[in-house]
Amino acid sequence: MAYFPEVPQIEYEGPHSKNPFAFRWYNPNEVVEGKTMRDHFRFSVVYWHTFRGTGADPFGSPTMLRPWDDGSPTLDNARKRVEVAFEFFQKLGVPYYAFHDRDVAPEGASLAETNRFLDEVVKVLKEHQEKTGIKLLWGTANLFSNPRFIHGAATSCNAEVFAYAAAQVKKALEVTLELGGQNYVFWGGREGYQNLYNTDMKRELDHLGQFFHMAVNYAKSIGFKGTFLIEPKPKEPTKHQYDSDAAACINFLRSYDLIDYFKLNLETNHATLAGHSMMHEMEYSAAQGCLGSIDANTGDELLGWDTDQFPTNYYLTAQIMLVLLKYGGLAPGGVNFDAKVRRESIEPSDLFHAHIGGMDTFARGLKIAAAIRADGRLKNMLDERYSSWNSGLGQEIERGKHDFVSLEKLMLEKGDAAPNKSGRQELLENIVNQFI
Ligand code: XUL
Ligand code: CO
Repeated sequence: MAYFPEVPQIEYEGPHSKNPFAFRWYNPNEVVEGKTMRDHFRFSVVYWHTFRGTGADPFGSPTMLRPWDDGSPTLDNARKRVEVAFEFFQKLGVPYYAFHDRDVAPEGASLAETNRFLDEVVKVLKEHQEKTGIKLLWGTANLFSNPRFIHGAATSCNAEVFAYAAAQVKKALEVTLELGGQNYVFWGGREGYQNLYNTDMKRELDHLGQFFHMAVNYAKSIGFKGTFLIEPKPKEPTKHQYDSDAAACINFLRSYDLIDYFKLNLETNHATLAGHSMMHEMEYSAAQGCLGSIDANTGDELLGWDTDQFPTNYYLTAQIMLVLLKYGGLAPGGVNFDAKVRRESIEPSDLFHAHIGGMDTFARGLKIAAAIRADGRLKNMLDERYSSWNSGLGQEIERGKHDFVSLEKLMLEKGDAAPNKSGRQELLENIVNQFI
């Protein structure tokens, strides 16, 4: 059955194509820096925005026309959505998808019934994966939508909510394993606080640390070998979220002895909400050995919330790809479009335009980044900037041969440090612009 009859298989047609249902830059088999584009990106479509998004916002009702979805919380409707989703993945030519437990199956009257519903849909997902070769990039548990999580999940003041969340993650891990998921994500939208007067922060953080250890132990016991990822975000829906940015997450992981088991899933719009650029979050995580995967989207410069838009900006994707090429890529992570079409983009075909645009923007970003690297000027200027550390005093300091006493002696003898050179920011920006 064709749920998108107006949409053909999306193929690469090159930069001059005017076909709205074609890639202009994403050419899966094209090799860049020794790797195909397919392998560089490992593109993934999200189940939640793409197949559960309705266009509802705090001021208005659903807007989106989805002829296949009767809106009912039934298993039949959920099973049908799987068919729609796999037709979409196939036509788009993406190798991966990602979901929360509650995106794919309805909730029942009890946890046992909810788990049964999930098992039913997982069977269908598995059949479709096997038939199409499309794989699960990551699974996760939705620990934020149901009202039981108002005060948090692993950081709830209610111990039974902690227990419920544990049961839910246990099941989500089993399902992710069953579907061969390559990663498992924790995003703590309700793990934080609205007000410090009613919050025992130390206790909540301790509980979160315990919760993650339970997840690590359970994964080990069932043989789940995928990477655990924490997705930083500073706020929304909670005023302050504990996993506020990469640095906060990495500090938490080290403090609670979890650093060997987790990496980070970085999202562009979360980085900007934290007051950072995506490039900053990626560079910081990669430098700490914690770069796991990315949620590819963007915010709106004029809006201060998580608008989850599809990326269209070549500066952004070129910067992302510069970091990825430098650090050797993302696998087993991927580029996951945690992005949604605008409320006004109401037709199913808009889902294709959005993803085609995102994939092309990344492909172009990759080509720009590779060209900048092949040119070499940026790297040469960076190397030159730090050249005082390559020999003599700098090398001795890096090798641990100095202390404050020896350095004071040296500077007392010299009287002053060697003169500085220009940072050349504008020249570097001009060089980057030459490739955009
Ligand atoms: C919310 C967000 C989540 C996570 C998965 O801002 O990004 O959808 O990616 O829970
Ligand atoms: Co996300």
